[in-house]
Amino acid sequence: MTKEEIKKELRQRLRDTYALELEDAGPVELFYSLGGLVKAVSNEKWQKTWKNYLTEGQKQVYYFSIEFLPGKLLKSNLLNLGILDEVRTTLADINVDLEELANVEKDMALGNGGLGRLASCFMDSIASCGLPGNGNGIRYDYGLFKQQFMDGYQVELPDEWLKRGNVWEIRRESKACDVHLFGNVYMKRLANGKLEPVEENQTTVRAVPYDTGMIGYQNGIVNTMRLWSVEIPVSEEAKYHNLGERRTIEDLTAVLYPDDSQESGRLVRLAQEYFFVSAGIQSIIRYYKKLNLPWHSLSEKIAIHINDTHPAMCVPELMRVLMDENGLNWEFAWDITVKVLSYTNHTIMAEALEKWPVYLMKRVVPRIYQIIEEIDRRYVMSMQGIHPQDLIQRTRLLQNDQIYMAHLAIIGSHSTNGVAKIHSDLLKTIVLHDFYVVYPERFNNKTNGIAERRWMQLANEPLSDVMDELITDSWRKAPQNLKLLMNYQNDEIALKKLREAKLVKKEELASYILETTGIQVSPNAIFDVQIKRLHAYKRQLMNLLHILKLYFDIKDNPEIDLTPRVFIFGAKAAPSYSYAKSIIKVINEAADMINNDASLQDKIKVVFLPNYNVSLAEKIIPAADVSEQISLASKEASGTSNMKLMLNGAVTIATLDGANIEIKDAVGDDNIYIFGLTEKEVYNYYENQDYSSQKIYDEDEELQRILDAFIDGTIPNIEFEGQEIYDSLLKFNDEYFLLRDFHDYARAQEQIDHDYKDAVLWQKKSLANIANAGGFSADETVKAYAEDIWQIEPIFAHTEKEGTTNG
Ligand code: Z16
Repeated sequence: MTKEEIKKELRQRLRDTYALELEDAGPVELFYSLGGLVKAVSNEKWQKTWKNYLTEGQKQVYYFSIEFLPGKLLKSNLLNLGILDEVRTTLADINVDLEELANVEKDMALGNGGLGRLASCFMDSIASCGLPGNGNGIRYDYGLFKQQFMDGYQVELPDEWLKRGNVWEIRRESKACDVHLFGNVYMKRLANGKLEPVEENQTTVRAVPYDTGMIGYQNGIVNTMRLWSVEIPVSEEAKYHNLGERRTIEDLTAVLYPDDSQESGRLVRLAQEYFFVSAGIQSIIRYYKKLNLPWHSLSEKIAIHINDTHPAMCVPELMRVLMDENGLNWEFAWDITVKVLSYTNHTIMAEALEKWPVYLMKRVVPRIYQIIEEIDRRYVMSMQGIHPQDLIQRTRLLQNDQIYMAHLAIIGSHSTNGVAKIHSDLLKTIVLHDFYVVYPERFNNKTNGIAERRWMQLANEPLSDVMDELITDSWRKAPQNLKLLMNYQNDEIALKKLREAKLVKKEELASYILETTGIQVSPNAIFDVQIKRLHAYKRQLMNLLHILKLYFDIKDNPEIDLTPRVFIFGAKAAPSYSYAKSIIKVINEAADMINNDASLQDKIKVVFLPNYNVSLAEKIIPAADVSEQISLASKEASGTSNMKLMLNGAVTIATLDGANIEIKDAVGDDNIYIFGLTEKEVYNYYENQDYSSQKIYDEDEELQRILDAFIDGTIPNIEFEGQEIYDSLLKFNDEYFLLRDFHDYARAQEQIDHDYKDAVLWQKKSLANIANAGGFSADETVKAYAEDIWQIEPIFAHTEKEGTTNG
């Protein structure tokens, strides 16, 4: 597209939709017009892509996820279409700033954290690798809540992301389907002696899909993310004269449950899970029938992935559709189901592993419950004489009136994977060991990855430009090529360029911090970043304990030689997670105390940025010097912000947990700061039951002073929260071993303080992190899923642009 064509198109759209001339349009009209233009460009490729899949009979994967977290799409779409630079300069010609337009777009925040963002990185990578893959999820009217602080407390506001409409989606009413909930079911004996389920008194809702194009990186591919929204079917309108009942139905896709790594256990959540699973499975089977192939070929054309247990009802729902709606017998349907499905586990935290009470499942989806019972019965039967009775009992689906959703997903699929090496090993050796005994061949690892296009090319243009200059732009298509940067480890000019690029992003973040919080920070200070959901196991509190240590150190010795540091936090707490909210409150109060104490001479500052989301991550990550990955060993399945920060040249301070271990292996011991208990040591404490935080406290004056600050008025305004936290660390024996890891953490932090003073030394470490981040590209991750689990192949449609381009 030429500049003139872009301008002409924009003019036309502004006239058609808004009756405005280009000169008179504001950012909102310009954004929607540009969005429409981008959509028109990608629609042509979208149509070609799906027609191509259909005619070529390509095997496709459907990634079922109750969360997707794409963030903003305008610049990502422009980049992937290869027209970012052209559009930017064209707009500049007419005095319009692309950034201002891009900011009009609301974040699409239909996810909580790591799991949802991973799904969106995968969507980007699947399309960019030319793989035939689709997303399947829920179009929530309200995404993850907007976070504000009032008096240091988290306040949640609704996320009205659809208020001005969504340019990217296409409502496809013709592809809608019915989903049945509630009612009752009984088995009727037919004349031929066979049993047939009869369902009665069901509530029927309409699932309407909204499709969004997932644009591949300059390869002509556009895949589909299909999100379902609930509606009352026209045929049922008459039944809903009662407004309350109507509202109950409409509530189904109204809001995203705001819990990350914690289950909610509510009826509406269960209905949400079934709703998008049933709609997705039905639309896949409808598509398959168009191919006119025998049922036994289903697994040659279709793979369905279960992202965490939320979509685990794929197992009984696929069975139901194959048997009840298409007449297959149990054995045949089961064989197909296991071949088609695969499952990813994202956590070993007990409170996050879904278990649904039988009475709820019976009530919400009675036929599905019947099938679950039968799966359980057949599983137990088939294992008799093969495995010991106690193992069979521990692995069955139904236990003490609950349905274990992870068991359902494992038994009903051919592959179960963890998301980092240590996590997959823990699944095999401890958490799911029984299943590993039963199905050793089903277990595998797929370490998470990130879409380097968003997290480097879009988020960090200054660094991207330096990379182009040093190693050419081949890394943009092949993130592995970032490795070439290693040749510049001893090149002082290159190191200086990298340092300057970092400074640009730190200055931008400093301005943002000043605007949003009024806190003045120096871009020359160390920017130390911990950004992730607020959770006890992630140990944001330990970070605060260390900050308080520094606070007392400076108070005791105002002349102390500390490298100035800004501690930056971003974190939302689940609204029902009161302990996490208390931690937010105490960080905010400690921040206030520290930031307003002139005697500290700006040696340390603490900034808690509100409303951490994808867009804010894009501002913080490029500006980070230090990446805090300090979860208790064994608890963080993988982590993905660790990879994004590494890619942007932050140096990691970490426990040997999740993907931190693989990051350490990639960068080498000199380029990461490791501390703390190992996973084995943690498990030893569990076995021996000999951890005493009180004992550590009693023998440690420094920790006494820090912990007492929570209850003796040192930190103001935290009477209640301070006591709660103090008790969690002493009375309740410090569940996540903060006191045990504290000194080793402080030691690692002191080393950082020391090393940062040597600018060249530090920049070398930073360089090694950037250079070795290519191994964590989600492109590599999805290729491994494609080969090992989904058995799908890339299609090489047409590469529009030969060679590489940095557009
Ligand atoms: C989630 O975000 C994660 C796990 C889970 O069971 C539920 C949710 Cl909503 C996270 C893990 O905590 C994190 O370690 C991992 O990197 C991420 O999922 C993606 O795998």
